[in-house]
Amino acid sequence: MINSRKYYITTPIYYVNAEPHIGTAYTTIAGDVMARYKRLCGYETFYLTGTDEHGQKILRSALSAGLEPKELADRVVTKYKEVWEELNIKYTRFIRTTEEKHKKAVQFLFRKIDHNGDIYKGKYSGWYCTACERYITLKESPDKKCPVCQRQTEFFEEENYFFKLSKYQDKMLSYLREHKDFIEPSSRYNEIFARVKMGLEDVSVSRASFDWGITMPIDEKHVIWVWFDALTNYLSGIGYPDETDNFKKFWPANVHLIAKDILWFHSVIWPCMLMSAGLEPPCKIFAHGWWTMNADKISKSKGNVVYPRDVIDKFGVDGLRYFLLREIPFGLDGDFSFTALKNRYNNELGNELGNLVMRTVVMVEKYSNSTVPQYNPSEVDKTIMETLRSTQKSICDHMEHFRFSLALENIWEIIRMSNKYIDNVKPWLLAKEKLSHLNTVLYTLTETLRIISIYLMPFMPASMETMRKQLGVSDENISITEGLEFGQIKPGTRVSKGNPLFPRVEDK
Ligand code: ME8
Repeated sequence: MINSRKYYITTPIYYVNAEPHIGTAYTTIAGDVMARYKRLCGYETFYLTGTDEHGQKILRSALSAGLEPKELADRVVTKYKEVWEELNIKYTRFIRTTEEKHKKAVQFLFRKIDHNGDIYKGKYSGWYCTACERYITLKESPDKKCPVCQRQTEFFEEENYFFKLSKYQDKMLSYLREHKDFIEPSSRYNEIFARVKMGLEDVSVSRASFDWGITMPIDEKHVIWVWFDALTNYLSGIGYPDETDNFKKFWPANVHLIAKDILWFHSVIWPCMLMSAGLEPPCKIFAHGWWTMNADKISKSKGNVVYPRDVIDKFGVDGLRYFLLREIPFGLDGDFSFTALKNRYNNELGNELGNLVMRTVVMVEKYSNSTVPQYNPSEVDKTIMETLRSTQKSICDHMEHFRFSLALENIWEIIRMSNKYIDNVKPWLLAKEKLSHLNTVLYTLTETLRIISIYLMPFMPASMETMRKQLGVSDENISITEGLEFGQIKPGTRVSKGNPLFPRVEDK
Protein backbone atom coordinates (compact mmCIF):
# COMPACT_ATOMS: atom_id res chain seq x y z
CA MET A 1 0.00 0.00 0.00
CA ILE A 2 1.47 3.32 -1.03
CA ASN A 3 1.01 6.15 1.44
CA SER A 4 -0.23 8.90 -0.84
CA ARG A 5 0.99 11.77 1.34
CA LYS A 6 4.61 10.67 1.33
CA TYR A 7 7.18 11.32 -1.34
CA TYR A 8 10.48 9.48 -1.68
CA ILE A 9 12.83 10.78 -4.35
CA THR A 10 16.44 9.79 -5.06
CA THR A 11 19.41 10.78 -7.21
CA PRO A 12 22.02 8.32 -8.45
CA ILE A 13 24.81 7.88 -5.95
CA TYR A 14 27.80 9.41 -7.68
CA TYR A 15 31.17 7.77 -8.19
CA VAL A 16 33.89 9.25 -6.04
CA ASN A 17 36.42 9.37 -8.86
CA ALA A 18 35.23 12.86 -9.80
CA GLU A 19 34.18 16.01 -8.01
CA PRO A 20 30.66 17.33 -8.55
CA HIS A 21 30.21 19.05 -11.90
CA ILE A 22 27.37 20.53 -13.90
CA GLY A 23 26.09 17.08 -14.89
CA THR A 24 25.85 15.67 -11.38
CA ALA A 25 24.64 19.04 -10.07
CA TYR A 26 21.83 18.93 -12.64
CA THR A 27 20.23 15.75 -11.29
CA THR A 28 20.77 16.84 -7.70
CA ILE A 29 19.24 20.28 -8.26
CA ALA A 30 16.29 18.73 -10.11
CA GLY A 31 15.74 16.34 -7.19
CA ASP A 32 15.97 19.22 -4.75
CA VAL A 33 13.45 21.28 -6.72
CA MET A 34 11.01 18.40 -6.76
CA ALA A 35 11.52 17.60 -3.08
CA ARG A 36 11.00 21.25 -2.13
CA TYR A 37 7.90 21.43 -4.32
CA LYS A 38 6.42 18.32 -2.72
CA ARG A 39 7.14 19.68 0.74
CA LEU A 40 5.23 22.84 -0.20
CA CYS A 41 2.37 20.61 -1.31
CA GLY A 42 2.30 19.09 2.17
CA TYR A 43 3.97 15.76 1.44
CA GLU A 44 6.27 14.14 3.95
CA THR A 45 9.33 14.03 1.74
CA PHE A 46 12.51 11.98 1.87
CA TYR A 47 15.24 13.10 -0.49
CA LEU A 48 18.18 10.69 -0.76
CA THR A 49 21.53 11.30 -2.42
CA GLY A 50 25.03 10.01 -1.80
CA THR A 51 28.14 8.36 -3.19
CA ASP A 52 29.10 5.08 -4.84
CA GLU A 53 32.51 4.16 -3.46
CA HIS A 54 33.35 0.56 -4.34
CA GLY A 55 34.49 -1.27 -7.45
CA GLN A 56 37.37 -1.47 -9.83
CA LYS A 57 36.96 2.02 -11.25
CA ILE A 58 37.33 3.66 -7.83
CA LEU A 59 40.16 1.31 -6.90
CA ARG A 60 42.07 2.29 -10.04
CA SER A 61 41.45 6.01 -9.53
CA ALA A 62 42.72 5.74 -5.97
CA LEU A 63 45.82 3.81 -6.99
CA SER A 64 46.69 6.32 -9.66
CA ALA A 65 46.30 9.15 -7.12
CA GLY A 66 48.51 7.25 -4.66
CA LEU A 67 45.67 6.89 -2.16
CA GLU A 68 43.78 4.12 -0.43
CA PRO A 69 40.30 3.90 -1.99
CA LYS A 70 38.62 4.88 1.27
CA GLU A 71 40.93 7.90 1.53
CA LEU A 72 39.97 9.01 -1.95
CA ALA A 73 36.29 8.49 -1.12
CA ASP A 74 36.56 10.53 2.09
CA ARG A 75 38.13 13.45 0.23
CA VAL A 76 35.63 13.47 -2.58
CA VAL A 77 32.67 13.02 -0.24
CA THR A 78 33.74 16.15 1.63
CA LYS A 79 33.74 17.97 -1.67
CA TYR A 80 30.29 16.66 -2.61
CA LYS A 81 28.83 17.71 0.70
CA GLU A 82 30.38 21.18 0.43
CA VAL A 83 29.12 21.74 -3.09
CA TRP A 84 25.63 20.47 -2.34
CA GLU A 85 25.44 22.79 0.63
CA GLU A 86 26.59 25.69 -1.48
CA LEU A 87 23.96 24.86 -4.12
CA ASN A 88 21.30 24.86 -1.40
CA ILE A 89 20.46 21.18 -1.75
CA LYS A 90 18.22 20.15 1.12
CA TYR A 91 18.62 16.37 1.16
CA THR A 92 17.23 14.22 3.93
CA ARG A 93 20.13 11.77 3.94
CA PHE A 94 23.50 11.44 2.26
CA ILE A 95 24.36 7.75 1.95
CA ARG A 96 27.83 6.30 1.39
CA THR A 97 28.23 2.73 0.22
CA THR A 98 31.16 2.24 2.59
CA GLU A 99 28.86 2.66 5.61
CA GLU A 100 28.52 -0.52 7.70
CA LYS A 101 24.73 -0.29 7.66
CA HIS A 102 24.69 -0.20 3.89
CA LYS A 103 27.07 -3.14 3.63
CA LYS A 104 24.80 -5.22 5.89
CA ALA A 105 21.79 -4.29 3.76
CA VAL A 106 23.53 -5.37 0.56
CA GLN A 107 24.53 -8.71 2.08
CA PHE A 108 21.02 -9.21 3.41
CA LEU A 109 19.47 -8.53 0.01
CA PHE A 110 22.01 -10.81 -1.66
CA ARG A 111 21.08 -13.65 0.71
CA LYS A 112 17.37 -13.12 0.07
CA ILE A 113 17.89 -13.38 -3.65
CA ASP A 114 20.12 -16.41 -3.19
CA HIS A 115 17.51 -18.12 -0.96
CA ASN A 116 15.01 -17.56 -3.70
CA GLY A 117 17.24 -19.66 -5.97
CA ASP A 118 18.28 -16.79 -8.19
CA ILE A 119 22.06 -16.90 -7.72
CA TYR A 120 24.30 -19.53 -9.32
CA LYS A 121 28.00 -19.97 -9.95
CA GLY A 122 29.34 -19.94 -13.47
CA LYS A 123 32.21 -18.89 -15.61
CA TYR A 124 32.21 -15.57 -17.31
CA SER A 125 34.33 -14.50 -20.13
CA GLY A 126 33.58 -11.26 -21.81
CA TRP A 127 34.34 -7.64 -22.44
CA TYR A 128 34.12 -5.34 -19.44
CA CYS A 129 33.84 -1.55 -19.40
CA THR A 130 35.44 -0.41 -16.14
CA ALA A 131 34.19 3.17 -16.56
CA CYS A 132 30.58 1.95 -16.61
CA GLU A 133 31.30 -1.11 -14.43
CA ARG A 134 29.48 -3.50 -16.73
CA TYR A 135 30.03 -6.32 -19.21
CA ILE A 136 29.02 -5.56 -22.75
CA THR A 137 27.80 -8.14 -25.25
CA LEU A 138 29.09 -8.44 -28.77
CA LYS A 139 25.47 -8.22 -29.90
CA GLU A 140 25.37 -4.71 -28.44
CA SER A 141 28.72 -3.71 -29.80
CA PRO A 142 30.60 -5.85 -32.32
CA ASP A 143 33.63 -3.51 -32.17
CA LYS A 144 33.95 -4.16 -28.39
CA LYS A 145 33.64 -0.49 -27.55
CA CYS A 146 31.27 0.33 -24.72
CA PRO A 147 27.95 1.34 -26.32
CA VAL A 148 27.32 3.92 -23.56
CA CYS A 149 30.65 5.70 -23.10
CA GLN A 150 32.42 4.57 -26.30
CA ARG A 151 35.55 3.50 -24.41
CA GLN A 152 37.58 0.42 -25.29
CA THR A 153 36.55 -2.52 -23.08
CA GLU A 154 38.86 -5.12 -21.49
CA PHE A 155 38.63 -8.89 -21.75
CA PHE A 156 38.05 -10.68 -18.45
CA GLU A 157 37.60 -14.35 -17.74
CA GLU A 158 36.47 -15.19 -14.23
CA GLU A 159 34.50 -17.53 -12.14
CA ASN A 160 31.52 -15.41 -11.10
CA TYR A 161 28.19 -15.67 -9.41
CA PHE A 162 25.22 -14.81 -11.58
CA PHE A 163 21.79 -13.38 -10.96
CA LYS A 164 19.04 -15.10 -12.96
CA LEU A 165 17.79 -12.00 -14.70
CA SER A 166 16.45 -14.13 -17.57
CA LYS A 167 13.96 -15.77 -15.19
CA TYR A 168 12.22 -12.40 -14.80
CA GLN A 169 11.72 -11.57 -18.44
CA ASP A 170 7.99 -12.32 -18.55
CA LYS A 171 7.33 -10.69 -15.21
CA MET A 172 9.26 -7.62 -16.30
CA LEU A 173 7.38 -7.40 -19.57
CA SER A 174 4.01 -7.67 -17.84
CA TYR A 175 5.13 -5.08 -15.32
CA LEU A 176 6.05 -2.71 -18.11
CA ARG A 177 2.77 -3.39 -19.92
CA GLU A 178 0.78 -2.65 -16.79
CA HIS A 179 2.81 0.41 -15.81
CA LYS A 180 3.17 2.53 -18.90
CA ASP A 181 4.45 5.44 -16.84
CA PHE A 182 7.08 3.38 -15.01
CA ILE A 183 9.80 4.86 -17.21
CA GLU A 184 9.71 8.47 -18.38
CA PRO A 185 10.06 10.12 -20.82
CA SER A 186 7.94 7.71 -22.89
CA SER A 187 10.60 7.43 -25.61
CA ARG A 188 12.83 5.77 -23.00
CA TYR A 189 9.99 3.45 -22.00
CA ASN A 190 9.67 2.33 -25.60
CA GLU A 191 13.41 1.67 -25.87
CA ILE A 192 13.49 -0.43 -22.72
CA PHE A 193 10.33 -2.30 -23.61
CA ALA A 194 11.77 -3.27 -26.98
CA ARG A 195 15.04 -4.37 -25.40
CA VAL A 196 13.37 -6.51 -22.73
CA LYS A 197 11.25 -8.14 -25.43
CA MET A 198 14.44 -9.19 -27.21
CA GLY A 199 15.41 -11.23 -24.16
CA LEU A 200 17.21 -10.86 -20.84
CA GLU A 201 20.57 -12.44 -20.12
CA ASP A 202 21.72 -13.37 -16.63
CA VAL A 203 24.14 -10.89 -15.11
CA SER A 204 27.36 -11.51 -13.29
CA VAL A 205 27.02 -10.11 -9.77
CA SER A 206 30.38 -10.87 -8.22
CA ARG A 207 34.06 -10.18 -8.91
CA ALA A 208 37.01 -12.14 -7.61
CA SER A 209 39.99 -10.35 -9.12
CA PHE A 210 40.05 -7.48 -6.58
CA ASP A 211 38.63 -6.95 -3.11
CA TRP A 212 37.47 -3.30 -2.98
CA GLY A 213 33.83 -4.08 -2.43
CA ILE A 214 31.33 -5.74 -0.14
CA THR A 215 32.18 -9.34 0.66
CA MET A 216 29.77 -11.85 -0.75
CA PRO A 217 28.01 -13.59 2.13
CA ILE A 218 28.07 -17.00 0.43
CA ASP A 219 31.67 -16.94 -0.78
CA GLU A 220 34.24 -14.73 0.87
CA LYS A 221 36.60 -14.87 -2.08
CA HIS A 222 34.21 -12.67 -4.04
CA VAL A 223 33.03 -9.12 -3.70
CA ILE A 224 29.55 -8.12 -4.80
CA TRP A 225 29.33 -6.38 -8.18
CA VAL A 226 29.36 -2.64 -7.63
CA TRP A 227 25.99 -2.10 -9.35
CA PHE A 228 24.25 -4.65 -7.10
CA ASP A 229 25.86 -2.82 -4.18
CA ALA A 230 25.00 0.68 -5.44
CA LEU A 231 21.36 0.06 -6.37
CA THR A 232 20.69 -1.27 -2.88
CA ASN A 233 21.36 2.24 -1.50
CA TYR A 234 17.77 3.13 -2.34
CA LEU A 235 16.69 0.59 0.29
CA SER A 236 19.48 0.96 2.84
CA GLY A 237 19.14 4.76 2.75
CA ILE A 238 15.74 4.47 4.40
CA GLY A 239 16.65 1.76 6.90
CA TYR A 240 16.39 -1.61 5.08
CA PRO A 241 16.62 -4.42 6.08
CA ASP A 242 15.18 -3.32 9.41
CA GLU A 243 11.48 -2.72 9.21
CA THR A 244 11.98 0.83 10.43
CA ASP A 245 9.20 3.40 10.31
CA ASN A 246 11.04 5.16 7.51
CA PHE A 247 11.31 2.01 5.46
CA LYS A 248 7.67 1.11 5.93
CA LYS A 249 6.58 4.63 5.18
CA PHE A 250 8.76 5.44 2.19
CA TRP A 251 9.26 2.26 0.17
CA PRO A 252 8.53 1.98 -2.74
CA ALA A 253 10.32 5.11 -3.90
CA ASN A 254 8.12 7.50 -5.85
CA VAL A 255 10.90 8.22 -8.30
CA HIS A 256 14.53 7.46 -9.02
CA LEU A 257 15.96 10.42 -10.94
CA ILE A 258 18.83 9.45 -13.21
CA ALA A 259 20.24 10.24 -16.65
CA LYS A 260 19.79 7.98 -19.63
CA ASP A 261 23.29 6.42 -19.27
CA ILE A 262 22.20 4.26 -16.35
CA LEU A 263 18.63 3.53 -17.34
CA TRP A 264 19.06 -0.22 -17.96
CA PHE A 265 20.37 -0.85 -14.45
CA HIS A 266 17.51 1.10 -12.89
CA SER A 267 14.61 0.09 -15.05
CA VAL A 268 15.37 -3.61 -15.57
CA ILE A 269 18.08 -5.06 -13.31
CA TRP A 270 16.87 -3.23 -10.19
CA PRO A 271 13.16 -4.10 -10.45
CA CYS A 272 14.07 -7.74 -11.14
CA MET A 273 16.35 -7.83 -8.09
CA LEU A 274 13.48 -6.43 -6.04
CA MET A 275 10.95 -8.89 -7.45
CA SER A 276 13.33 -11.71 -6.55
CA ALA A 277 13.62 -10.39 -2.99
CA GLY A 278 9.84 -10.03 -2.69
CA LEU A 279 9.92 -6.24 -2.62
CA GLU A 280 7.94 -3.77 -4.69
CA PRO A 281 9.67 -2.00 -7.59
CA PRO A 282 9.97 1.79 -7.44
CA CYS A 283 6.99 3.70 -8.87
CA LYS A 284 8.95 5.56 -11.52
CA ILE A 285 12.32 5.95 -13.16
CA PHE A 286 12.80 9.33 -14.76
CA ALA A 287 15.79 9.45 -17.11
CA HIS A 288 16.78 12.97 -18.08
CA GLY A 289 19.16 13.87 -20.89
CA TRP A 290 22.81 14.88 -20.93
CA TRP A 291 24.42 18.27 -20.75
CA THR A 292 26.86 18.36 -23.61
CA MET A 293 29.68 20.62 -24.75
CA ASN A 294 29.87 20.86 -28.52
CA ALA A 295 27.58 17.83 -28.62
CA ASP A 296 29.90 15.69 -26.43
CA LYS A 297 28.63 14.54 -23.01
CA ILE A 298 30.13 16.64 -20.23
CA SER A 299 32.22 14.29 -18.13
CA LYS A 300 35.48 14.28 -16.26
CA SER A 301 37.10 11.74 -18.55
CA LYS A 302 36.32 13.84 -21.63
CA GLY A 303 38.05 16.83 -20.03
CA ASN A 304 35.15 19.15 -20.90
CA VAL A 305 33.78 19.63 -17.42
CA VAL A 306 32.06 22.79 -16.22
CA TYR A 307 32.09 23.08 -12.43
CA PRO A 308 29.32 24.82 -10.46
CA ARG A 309 31.95 27.31 -9.22
CA ASP A 310 32.59 28.42 -12.84
CA VAL A 311 28.99 29.61 -12.91
CA ILE A 312 28.02 30.72 -9.45
CA ASP A 313 30.81 33.25 -8.95
CA LYS A 314 29.18 35.32 -11.66
CA PHE A 315 25.55 34.26 -11.85
CA GLY A 316 24.90 33.16 -8.28
CA VAL A 317 23.56 29.82 -7.07
CA ASP A 318 20.03 30.65 -8.15
CA GLY A 319 21.21 31.78 -11.58
CA LEU A 320 22.65 28.30 -12.04
CA ARG A 321 19.64 26.47 -10.59
CA TYR A 322 17.29 28.47 -12.79
CA PHE A 323 19.30 28.11 -15.96
CA LEU A 324 19.80 24.35 -15.70
CA LEU A 325 16.11 23.67 -15.35
CA ARG A 326 14.88 26.38 -17.73
CA GLU A 327 17.23 25.93 -20.65
CA ILE A 328 16.46 22.38 -21.78
CA PRO A 329 13.30 20.34 -21.39
CA PHE A 330 13.92 17.73 -18.71
CA GLY A 331 14.46 14.51 -20.64
CA LEU A 332 16.34 15.95 -23.63
CA ASP A 333 20.04 16.64 -24.20
CA GLY A 334 21.32 20.18 -24.46
CA ASP A 335 24.57 22.02 -25.11
CA PHE A 336 25.86 24.12 -22.22
CA SER A 337 26.61 27.68 -23.28
CA PHE A 338 27.71 30.67 -21.22
CA THR A 339 26.10 32.97 -23.79
CA ALA A 340 22.71 31.34 -23.31
CA LEU A 341 23.23 31.48 -19.55
CA LYS A 342 24.06 35.17 -19.60
CA ASN A 343 21.08 35.97 -21.83
CA ARG A 344 18.60 34.12 -19.68
CA TYR A 345 20.07 35.55 -16.50
CA ASN A 346 20.06 39.16 -17.66
CA ASN A 347 16.76 39.05 -19.56
CA GLU A 348 14.54 36.73 -17.59
CA LEU A 349 15.88 37.04 -14.07
CA GLY A 350 17.26 40.59 -14.19
CA ASN A 351 15.00 42.51 -16.58
CA GLU A 352 11.74 40.65 -16.24
CA LEU A 353 11.50 39.29 -12.68
CA GLY A 354 14.02 41.57 -10.92
CA ASN A 355 12.58 44.73 -12.43
CA LEU A 356 9.00 43.72 -11.72
CA VAL A 357 9.84 43.34 -8.04
CA MET A 358 11.79 46.60 -7.97
CA ARG A 359 9.08 48.59 -9.79
CA THR A 360 6.33 47.21 -7.58
CA VAL A 361 8.10 47.82 -4.28
CA VAL A 362 9.21 51.31 -5.31
CA MET A 363 5.63 52.25 -6.30
CA VAL A 364 4.18 50.90 -3.05
CA GLU A 365 6.81 52.95 -1.19
CA LYS A 366 6.07 56.06 -3.19
CA TYR A 367 2.29 55.97 -3.54
CA SER A 368 1.19 54.00 -0.50
CA ASN A 369 3.53 54.88 2.30
CA SER A 370 5.43 51.56 1.94
CA THR A 371 2.40 49.47 2.89
CA VAL A 372 0.20 47.25 0.77
CA PRO A 373 -3.05 49.20 0.27
CA GLN A 374 -6.68 48.06 0.59
CA TYR A 375 -8.12 47.00 -2.75
CA ASN A 376 -11.48 46.91 -4.41
CA PRO A 377 -12.24 43.34 -5.59
CA SER A 378 -14.51 44.59 -8.38
CA GLU A 379 -11.65 46.60 -9.85
CA VAL A 380 -9.15 43.73 -10.07
CA ASP A 381 -8.11 43.11 -13.66
CA LYS A 382 -10.09 40.12 -14.98
CA THR A 383 -7.35 38.91 -17.34
CA ILE A 384 -4.85 38.80 -14.51
CA MET A 385 -7.22 36.85 -12.28
CA GLU A 386 -8.02 34.39 -15.06
CA THR A 387 -4.35 33.92 -16.02
CA LEU A 388 -3.39 33.37 -12.40
CA ARG A 389 -6.04 30.71 -12.05
CA SER A 390 -5.28 28.84 -15.27
CA THR A 391 -1.50 29.05 -15.11
CA GLN A 392 -1.44 27.78 -11.53
CA LYS A 393 -3.23 24.61 -12.63
CA SER A 394 -0.84 24.18 -15.47
CA ILE A 395 2.27 24.90 -13.34
CA CYS A 396 1.24 22.16 -10.89
CA ASP A 397 0.55 19.74 -13.73
CA HIS A 398 3.97 20.42 -15.27
CA MET A 399 5.70 20.01 -11.90
CA GLU A 400 4.00 16.65 -11.28
CA HIS A 401 5.43 15.43 -14.59
CA PHE A 402 8.93 16.90 -14.22
CA ARG A 403 8.32 19.45 -16.97
CA PHE A 404 10.36 22.05 -15.13
CA SER A 405 11.04 24.27 -18.13
CA LEU A 406 7.34 24.49 -18.97
CA ALA A 407 6.43 25.27 -15.36
CA LEU A 408 8.95 28.12 -15.47
CA GLU A 409 7.58 29.29 -18.81
CA ASN A 410 4.13 29.50 -17.22
CA ILE A 411 5.48 31.49 -14.31
CA TRP A 412 7.14 33.84 -16.78
CA GLU A 413 3.82 34.35 -18.54
CA ILE A 414 2.53 35.83 -15.29
CA ILE A 415 5.67 37.94 -14.86
CA ARG A 416 5.48 39.32 -18.40
CA MET A 417 1.77 39.95 -18.05
CA SER A 418 2.39 41.91 -14.84
CA ASN A 419 5.09 44.06 -16.45
CA LYS A 420 2.72 44.81 -19.35
CA TYR A 421 -0.04 45.61 -16.88
CA ILE A 422 2.13 48.30 -15.30
CA ASP A 423 2.96 49.75 -18.72
CA ASN A 424 -0.74 49.78 -19.69
CA VAL A 425 -2.36 51.13 -16.53
CA LYS A 426 0.44 53.66 -15.87
CA PRO A 427 0.16 53.88 -12.07
CA TRP A 428 2.05 57.23 -12.12
CA LEU A 429 -0.96 58.74 -13.95
CA LEU A 430 -3.50 57.03 -11.70
CA ALA A 431 -1.68 58.61 -8.75
CA LYS A 432 -2.89 61.98 -10.01
CA GLU A 433 -6.50 61.12 -10.68
CA LYS A 434 -7.75 57.69 -9.53
CA LEU A 435 -6.41 56.70 -6.15
CA SER A 436 -8.80 53.83 -5.54
CA HIS A 437 -7.85 52.19 -8.81
CA LEU A 438 -4.17 52.83 -8.08
CA ASN A 439 -4.55 50.97 -4.78
CA THR A 440 -6.11 47.99 -6.51
CA VAL A 441 -3.28 47.98 -9.07
CA LEU A 442 -0.62 48.03 -6.34
CA TYR A 443 -2.43 45.33 -4.41
CA THR A 444 -2.74 43.17 -7.52
CA LEU A 445 0.98 43.49 -8.25
CA THR A 446 2.19 42.66 -4.74
CA GLU A 447 -0.25 39.78 -4.44
CA THR A 448 0.75 38.40 -7.83
CA LEU A 449 4.41 38.60 -6.81
CA ARG A 450 3.63 36.79 -3.57
CA ILE A 451 2.04 33.95 -5.55
CA ILE A 452 4.95 33.85 -8.01
CA SER A 453 7.47 33.78 -5.18
CA ILE A 454 5.89 30.57 -3.85
CA TYR A 455 6.06 28.73 -7.16
CA LEU A 456 9.64 29.88 -7.61
CA MET A 457 10.77 28.88 -4.11
CA PRO A 458 11.74 25.32 -5.09
CA PHE A 459 13.83 26.64 -7.99
CA MET A 460 15.50 29.64 -6.34
CA PRO A 461 15.07 29.30 -2.58
CA ALA A 462 17.57 31.97 -1.49
CA SER A 463 16.43 34.69 -3.92
CA MET A 464 12.81 34.00 -3.13
CA GLU A 465 13.52 34.37 0.57
CA THR A 466 15.02 37.78 -0.16
CA MET A 467 12.16 38.74 -2.44
CA ARG A 468 9.57 37.68 0.11
CA LYS A 469 11.31 39.81 2.74
CA GLN A 470 11.01 42.76 0.37
CA LEU A 471 7.30 42.01 -0.03
CA GLY A 472 6.90 41.61 3.73
CA VAL A 473 5.54 38.04 3.50
CA SER A 474 8.49 35.97 4.66
CA ASP A 475 6.69 34.48 7.66
CA GLU A 476 3.73 33.17 5.69
CA ASN A 477 2.51 29.59 6.17
CA ILE A 478 2.36 28.03 2.77
CA SER A 479 0.50 25.11 1.28
CA ILE A 480 -0.07 24.82 -2.43
CA THR A 481 -2.11 21.64 -2.36
CA GLU A 482 -5.12 23.27 -3.96
CA GLY A 483 -3.31 26.11 -5.69
CA LEU A 484 -3.03 29.57 -4.13
CA GLU A 485 -5.89 31.92 -3.58
CA PHE A 486 -5.76 35.56 -4.63
CA GLY A 487 -6.30 38.08 -1.85
CA GLN A 488 -4.14 36.63 0.90
CA ILE A 489 -1.58 39.40 1.35
CA LYS A 490 -2.84 41.59 4.16
CA PRO A 491 -3.40 45.30 3.48
CA GLY A 492 -0.99 47.13 5.75
CA THR A 493 1.88 44.69 5.05
CA ARG A 494 5.14 46.69 4.93
CA VAL A 495 7.31 46.35 1.86
CA SER A 496 10.95 47.37 1.76
CA LYS A 497 13.18 47.96 -1.19
CA GLY A 498 16.41 45.96 -1.17
CA ASN A 499 19.29 45.46 -3.56
CA PRO A 500 18.44 44.18 -7.04
CA LEU A 501 17.77 40.45 -6.83
CA PHE A 502 19.73 39.61 -9.97
CA PRO A 503 22.37 42.29 -10.65
CA ARG A 504 23.24 42.56 -14.30
CA VAL A 505 26.21 40.58 -15.61
CA GLU A 506 28.02 42.49 -18.32
CA ASP A 507 30.45 40.06 -19.89
CA LYS A 508 30.85 36.28 -19.96
O1 ME8 B 1 26.68 6.22 -12.83
N1 ME8 B 1 24.52 15.48 -18.06
O2 ME8 B 1 27.66 7.49 -11.15
P1 ME8 B 1 28.19 8.77 -11.95
C1 ME8 B 1 23.51 15.15 -17.24
N2 ME8 B 1 27.61 5.47 -9.52
N3 ME8 B 1 23.65 14.37 -16.15
C2 ME8 B 1 24.88 13.92 -15.87
C3 ME8 B 1 25.99 14.22 -16.69
C4 ME8 B 1 25.77 15.05 -17.83
N4 ME8 B 1 26.75 15.41 -18.65
N5 ME8 B 1 27.09 13.64 -16.16
C5 ME8 B 1 26.67 13.00 -15.03
C6 ME8 B 1 27.06 6.39 -11.67
N6 ME8 B 1 25.33 13.16 -14.86
C7 ME8 B 1 26.75 5.33 -10.63
C8 ME8 B 1 25.30 5.46 -10.24
S1 ME8 B 1 23.14 4.73 -8.82
C9 ME8 B 1 22.64 3.35 -8.01
C10 ME8 B 1 24.82 4.44 -9.26
C11 ME8 B 1 24.52 12.64 -13.73
O3 ME8 B 1 29.04 9.52 -10.99
C12 ME8 B 1 23.35 11.78 -14.20
O4 ME8 B 1 22.40 11.72 -13.19
O5 ME8 B 1 28.78 8.36 -13.24
C13 ME8 B 1 24.00 10.43 -14.39
O6 ME8 B 1 23.06 9.36 -14.42
C14 ME8 B 1 24.87 10.38 -13.14
O7 ME8 B 1 25.33 11.75 -12.98
C15 ME8 B 1 26.04 9.43 -13.27
O8 ME8 B 1 26.88 9.62 -12.17
